[in-house]
Amino acid sequence: MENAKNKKEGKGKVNALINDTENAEQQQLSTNQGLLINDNQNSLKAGDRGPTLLEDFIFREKIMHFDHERIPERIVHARGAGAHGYFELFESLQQYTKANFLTNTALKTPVFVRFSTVAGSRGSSDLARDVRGFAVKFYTEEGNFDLVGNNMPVFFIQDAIKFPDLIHAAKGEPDNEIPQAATAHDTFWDFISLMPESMHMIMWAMSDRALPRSFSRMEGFGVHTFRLINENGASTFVKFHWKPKLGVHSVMWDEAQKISGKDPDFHRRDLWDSIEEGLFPEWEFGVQLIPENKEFDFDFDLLDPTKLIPEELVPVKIIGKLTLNKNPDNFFAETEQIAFHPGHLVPGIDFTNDPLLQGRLFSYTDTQLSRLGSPNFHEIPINRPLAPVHNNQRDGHMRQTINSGKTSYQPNSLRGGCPFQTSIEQGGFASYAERIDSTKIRERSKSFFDHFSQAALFFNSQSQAEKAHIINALRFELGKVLSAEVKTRMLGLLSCISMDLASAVAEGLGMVVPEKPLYPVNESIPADGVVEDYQPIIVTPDLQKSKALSMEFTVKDNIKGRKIALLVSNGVNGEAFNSIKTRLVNEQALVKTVSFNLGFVYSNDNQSIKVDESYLTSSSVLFDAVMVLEGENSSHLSTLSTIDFVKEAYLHCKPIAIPILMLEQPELLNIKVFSENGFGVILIKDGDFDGITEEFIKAIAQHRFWEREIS
Ligand code: HDE
Repeated sequence: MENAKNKKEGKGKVNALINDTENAEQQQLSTNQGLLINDNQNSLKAGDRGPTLLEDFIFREKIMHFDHERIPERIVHARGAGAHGYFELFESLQQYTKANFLTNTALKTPVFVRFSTVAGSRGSSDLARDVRGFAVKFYTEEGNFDLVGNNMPVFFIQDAIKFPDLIHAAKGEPDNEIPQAATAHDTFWDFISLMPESMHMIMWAMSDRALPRSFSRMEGFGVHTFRLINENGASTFVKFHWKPKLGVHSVMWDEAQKISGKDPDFHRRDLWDSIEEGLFPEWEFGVQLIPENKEFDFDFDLLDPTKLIPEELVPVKIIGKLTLNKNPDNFFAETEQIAFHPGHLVPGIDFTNDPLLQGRLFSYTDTQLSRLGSPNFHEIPINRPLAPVHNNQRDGHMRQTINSGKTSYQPNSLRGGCPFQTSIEQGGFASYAERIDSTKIRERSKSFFDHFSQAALFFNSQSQAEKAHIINALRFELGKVLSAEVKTRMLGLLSCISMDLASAVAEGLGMVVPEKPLYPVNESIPADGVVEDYQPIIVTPDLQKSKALSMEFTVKDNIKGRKIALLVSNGVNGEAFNSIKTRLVNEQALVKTVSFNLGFVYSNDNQSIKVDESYLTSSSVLFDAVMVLEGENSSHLSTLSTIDFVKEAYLHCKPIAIPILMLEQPELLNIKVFSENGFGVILIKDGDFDGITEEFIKAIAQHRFWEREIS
């Protein structure tokens, strides 16, 4: 009965973890052997001023454990945050796959999701300009299925053999380990400038997608083309998509850098707080399905991970929803120890020959061995499947399972052959029987050589503001590069995407675009010459723009989870305050009052209003919108802290609602009021709040008013 209930609510994994969860409430302190401890403050000494005795096993146990509390961080994606949730299927994919969780709409499959940045260390800022990992572990009835994706649909390189080079180039430089969690340095751009295939991903990485407003406002992609396999063994190519219900929204680069100082845990906190507040992040799950016989119908190769399938060519079919509804109990035990692997499959899903995916299939188990220290990492509670595990694998460091019985081999007769194999019909996994008949060769398919057409498609699909952000990102990143040759090579590559883009970046760098792009010598080309065959090829695709690639058209119809600062001081209009706050909270915004000091301010009708944050404990960059409520005397409006708060929000193109009086402040004179209440600048006249809140809510839903930047 309990089991059926868990299944219905998608809580199977969370409940399974209860047995492994310790709770010290009302409990006595003990050693790891269960011995009750009477003094945890003083070590055992020879006299009260004497040396500590080696005999003190309680002290030794405690210090020894502490000495070994750290494990190696992930070589990539070290910085992350995770949560539990569930996956619901609305539409069965039975025609295409036999995977239970993609065919049975009655199921709620428990999941754990870990979001991450890629380059930075565990302690680095959430707001680095970087790709975000979006890794989902589905605890299905047929075993764990991991969809280990990113928030960008393509990747930098086409072959896994280059991954260590990419990451070495991106991380801090090896002599001084500078910079942390940043690609704005010579080695990264040196590598990239020699890697034309990275240009499409570079467009994504330099776009606002690399600066998400929150995990809940970014997309997720499986990146590679996978296969779905149905009951008859027939295969359909598939690309996996996560689409956030809150839309895709990002912060500005200036803001990102400031948030990194003010609250480097900004994304982690947002995820945690939203779940604690009951504002559960949600994503729609979609698939692009490509019949086997359409494999060669595109002007790019489906196996090439630097290409996406434009939604105009193959629409994303929405079939389900992911909801995150429970924070972990313990960061280390769950978020840190979770081990993802694109090779954790269930029957009905299989790989393609994408050479990047193929390489990943080796890397993930291998890395868990050094990170988690034992081939038994699957026994760590967060990694255990809900499906039963029976095999003849035994022993190894930290083995938890007590495998009973005499046999640990197969075939055996002493145990009647158990555990026995399962036929394909009954759910045993069988790899897709793809026919391979070829020569063993270290070469790349010529169908992978168009490196610029989708980079151009992405750039051309951006709004004016988005294009400006890409140009500025490249000006910033390349501006930090010391080598002139690297910058020149980059300008050459950019000119293959768009001459406007290359010239604008060159202008910012005080350089000129080279007349001819210096196609880099890649590893396949002899150093003394250029082999024509390995030159990038120029393809003019039919599609010039794709709406789905711009964030301009994203969801902008709600203010759920938006952080709103209400700047208050003594004498604030109590009635207006109450009605504004209630209205915002009803729309599920997270409202904070901010003032000079913590404690309380007193309204004109003698209410005491709790101050959540002071100007010292908080900052404008941590909010999505700011409203200033006038106090008894207007000194609040002319105080530098208030003015700075408003000005910064204005410069970051956020909605502001301020008393019109504030515009008289010299520091705010350059605030442009485009038209009355236009572009997110809302003016409160003579304390008249009529209609102001509705205007404010509409503006917050818009996220940002980039028009302010470019007008
Ligand atoms: Fe990963 N990647 N990766 N990666 N990756 C890891 O595995 C690797 C790639 C991704 O939250 C590592 O457990 C290779 C693409 C995510 O725990 C490691 C290649 C995509 C995460 C590894 C790639 C990803 C990882 C490090 C090139 C998007 C974090 C720790 C062939 C589709 C998972 C670990 C988490 C983590 C190897 C490229 C996504 C070393 C060799 C493409 C989201 O195994």
